[in-house]
Amino acid sequence: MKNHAEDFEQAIQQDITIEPKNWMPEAYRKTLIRQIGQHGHSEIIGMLPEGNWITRAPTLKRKAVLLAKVQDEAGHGLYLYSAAETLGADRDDMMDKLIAGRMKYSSIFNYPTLSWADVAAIGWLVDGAAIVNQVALCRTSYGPYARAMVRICKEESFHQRQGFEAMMQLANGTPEQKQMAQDAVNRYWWPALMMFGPNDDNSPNSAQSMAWKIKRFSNDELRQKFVDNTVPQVLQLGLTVPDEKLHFNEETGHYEFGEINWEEFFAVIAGKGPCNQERIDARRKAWEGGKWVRESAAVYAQKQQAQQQSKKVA
Ligand code: FAQ
Repeated sequence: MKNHAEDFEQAIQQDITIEPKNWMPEAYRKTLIRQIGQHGHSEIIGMLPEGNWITRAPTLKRKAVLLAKVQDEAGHGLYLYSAAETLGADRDDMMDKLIAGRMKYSSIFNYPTLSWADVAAIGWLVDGAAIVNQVALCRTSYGPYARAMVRICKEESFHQRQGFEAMMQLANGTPEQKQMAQDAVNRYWWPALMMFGPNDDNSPNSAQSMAWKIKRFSNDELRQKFVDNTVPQVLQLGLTVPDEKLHFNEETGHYEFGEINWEEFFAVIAGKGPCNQERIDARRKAWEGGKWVRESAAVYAQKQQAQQQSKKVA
């Protein structure tokens, strides 16, 4: 066991990825299943706020783009569930835990999409925040997670750009459209900052996850990167950031921003956000409604396997 632990530590120090068949500490495995599972659930639940607007997209082009984006998110969820399965996690078990409220998903998807501009804001701000976090995860220490992230980031970059473009059209439109865009920024700015998790001094998992190189940057470092990237984009659109304390610090070269409402964040992740119940109900309905499909597929797969085995014996 000692040699295994030493080999694992050495691989981490030398930036050699840990692969499914390598020995790993049980706590490393558990942390990864928690994070990858939560990440997968976020992609799947994340389909709901935007999916809500597929039938109401303003043009055929916007509808086609949105359909493709939502479908991409489903694919991301499936890569991530597969990555968690390489660690011994069971997909049905993860889904049961999500529905029972014993596994989390990103706080951001518990907010409603009240107007079309909210859909644009999700593409621009939420995918934008997701990319900042996920680019860092492309170098995470667990191989299957890192490789899934490379592929996911390519698609998220497209999502972010289409969101910005949709927002730009609104910001350059009629005064009513511009106001709609501003309202969406007002609603989504702070929840997007919360996506990076609690401040570093209040993040119980960070120290160990950084030591194992699961996380390469801290929650606050990534949040700062997102703010620095995004404020110039808001200004370019002729919109404002809903933060009176926001200002550029010439000395550090960073934007300084106001205090996040952590009470709101912790309430949302405890299940008390505006849409938590609705999201879980929708997921439960889909999971229960799809039971017969999963059972039929399992019976079919068993029959195929039995046929192949009997052919081999013959
Ligand atoms: N929401 O000690 P830390 C997307 C929990 S993908 C809910 O700092 P950690 C694509 C955390 O789990 C978005 N819970 O935790 C898309 C922990 O609770 P636990 C998802 C949160 O893990 C776009 C507790 O608080 N991305 O958007 C959140 O070291 C558009 C203490 O926190 C990922 O999941 C939160 N925001 O750092 C889809 C990225 N923050 O588990 C559709 C991968 C924290 O101990 C449309 N995950 N918590 O009970 C990560 O990088 C990390 O897990 C963090 C949290 C940074 C989220």
